[in-house]
Amino acid sequence: MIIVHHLENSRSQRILWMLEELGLPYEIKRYERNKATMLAPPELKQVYPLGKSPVIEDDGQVVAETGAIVEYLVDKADGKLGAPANRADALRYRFWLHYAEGSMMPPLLLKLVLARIPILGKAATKKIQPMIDVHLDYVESELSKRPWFAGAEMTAADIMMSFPLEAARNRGGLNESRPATIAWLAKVHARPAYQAGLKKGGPYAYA
Ligand SMILES: N[C@@H](CCC(=O)N[C@@H](CS)C(=O)NCC(=O)O)C(=O)O
Repeated sequence: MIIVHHLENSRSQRILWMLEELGLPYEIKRYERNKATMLAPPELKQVYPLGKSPVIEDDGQVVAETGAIVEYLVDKADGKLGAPANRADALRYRFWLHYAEGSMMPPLLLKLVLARIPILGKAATKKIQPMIDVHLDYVESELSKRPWFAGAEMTAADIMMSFPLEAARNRGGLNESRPATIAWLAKVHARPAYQAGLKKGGPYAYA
């Protein structure tokens, strides 16, 4: 049985969604953030030295880092939600799988961290917003061309992209001025598997 070490209000919501899509049985071990620092509790370091979520355990194997977990689960499910057969779609699949954490999350996180700095923070976030807008414009243009990030079918690339886009909706300036992205988010949130993961994961401020 897969154990998901799940931090409330975090990236690990994606893993619950994915497990629901794949129909794989799992158990959740839930962690609350420290109210003052927003960091994960120290117990999580006993599972994974960085103490970050998500982390899963499966047959004694610990797997951390969302992208690595997502690829592990695609393998476990014999390729379900994995790379499409078509080469162009497969390249896009791989691109978005890495882009989510590698390119899009850093400026969003920077904005969040800077916004918490008294006085100077507000001015600093103004400098970051144009960096986020470049990403949002790119995502909008791509989602205007096809229904899902890789192509005609939903894949794990969509699962990876859900968190940066939810975070952007929450604090990164994503709104109805980018209708293809907003429509994609609505489509994701309407999926029964997404809703099932949400119910099991507890508090989540981004959906
Ligand atoms: N790139 C990593 C990032 C992991 C990460 O920073 N997780 C956050 C949750 S959104 C976390 O655990 N934060 C609490 C902490 O750093 O104490 C991944 O995708 O797994």
